[in-house]
Amino acid sequence: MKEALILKAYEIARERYAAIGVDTDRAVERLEKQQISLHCWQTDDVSGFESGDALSGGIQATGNYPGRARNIDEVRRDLEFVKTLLAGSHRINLHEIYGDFGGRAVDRNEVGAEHFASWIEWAAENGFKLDFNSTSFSHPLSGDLSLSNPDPAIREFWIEHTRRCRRIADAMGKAQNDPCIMNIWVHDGSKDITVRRKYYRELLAESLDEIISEPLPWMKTCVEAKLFGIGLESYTVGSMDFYEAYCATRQLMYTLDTGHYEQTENVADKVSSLLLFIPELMLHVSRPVRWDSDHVTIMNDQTLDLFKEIIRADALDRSHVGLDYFDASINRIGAYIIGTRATQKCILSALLEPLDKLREYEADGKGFQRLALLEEAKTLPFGAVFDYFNLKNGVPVGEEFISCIEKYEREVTSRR
Ligand code: RNT
Ligand code: ZN
Repeated sequence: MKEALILKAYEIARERYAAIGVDTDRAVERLEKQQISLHCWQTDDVSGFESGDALSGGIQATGNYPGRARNIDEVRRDLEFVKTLLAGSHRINLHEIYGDFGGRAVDRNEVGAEHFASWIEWAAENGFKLDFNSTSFSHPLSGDLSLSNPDPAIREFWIEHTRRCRRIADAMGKAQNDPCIMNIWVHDGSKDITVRRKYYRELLAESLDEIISEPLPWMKTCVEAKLFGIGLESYTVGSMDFYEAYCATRQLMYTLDTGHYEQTENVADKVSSLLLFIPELMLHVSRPVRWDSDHVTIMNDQTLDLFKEIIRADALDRSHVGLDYFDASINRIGAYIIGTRATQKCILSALLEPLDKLREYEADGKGFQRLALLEEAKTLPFGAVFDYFNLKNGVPVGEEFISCIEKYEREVTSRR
């Protein structure tokens, strides 16, 4: 009965969209192909499996909702469950601190592909591709400066770590026959006024140059800019200007985290400028609330606009979509599903934009008509297409996933 209703609603939606030149079947097919890189750190509040330091590096997970994954098996089990509630095939984004260290202390400058062999196996068994991140935070040598540290020994430690991580990413990419995207975000910055802004940036550029000089065919490196971290409010070495210029001159992928800009800034507007000069984008889709708070991604104007700009720039194939938030105050699995599905909604909504007609109006100088169609497009039966997408892929439609997560909570996470 419900299925029949969803199909009926979709038939109507298909006709409505067709009338303005939009092919809903094609949009659904494109969305099915769109992988989203699921950040493993939502399962455990960015703790990882080193038994050491508390979360540092200017980021913070707030909340203490019960059921956090405490070890590698629980993280994997949660991710396997997440998969059952999402249409499409997705990627898992690992941080170095999630290595399979078997209870041994493996320092960051000793890590190797062997510590990720079981992840590679698990990913293949479960139909996931892997992405990767070096980890500069939550370590005795993290301090305020890692790759830009004036102390050559500390700097060298982090260079070695990041080089090793690139090799791990390469091993992952080779095993999965698809390049692994490795993100480099370092927290480096200063709490108070610094009079050596240029010096640290020189050091960061030098360290990065050394790190990326090794050719590794099965991985792609991206670097992530940031506005500021907690406790590092006055200065960030890897600012947006720094990485924009760095990526343009090195032809490197740029990581655009939607939480990493001034709150009144239009992040979506950066897409078309960046993509003119840099090869690809890695997206960290997040939700800042007053600051880079990493709230769960929702279908809001910022996220909708981001994907509209990507589609309008014909750049979905040059953009890698990943999530980056960590909310410890609500059911963590629920947070995953809300954020991933919201991202899919935003992509779908962008794919359903009547672009041909809008561009025709614009070319003809028909400003009223363009604005009118943009407005009307907002209330077209978008939800019917999204429901159909989920039904077609055999995952819960609409709010059905709430009870699935409640059941998993009763049977699994509440017993932790
Ligand atoms: C921090 C960056 C970074 C991290 C993850 C854990 O501000 O957004 O991407 O969130 O690496
Ligand atoms: Zn990020």
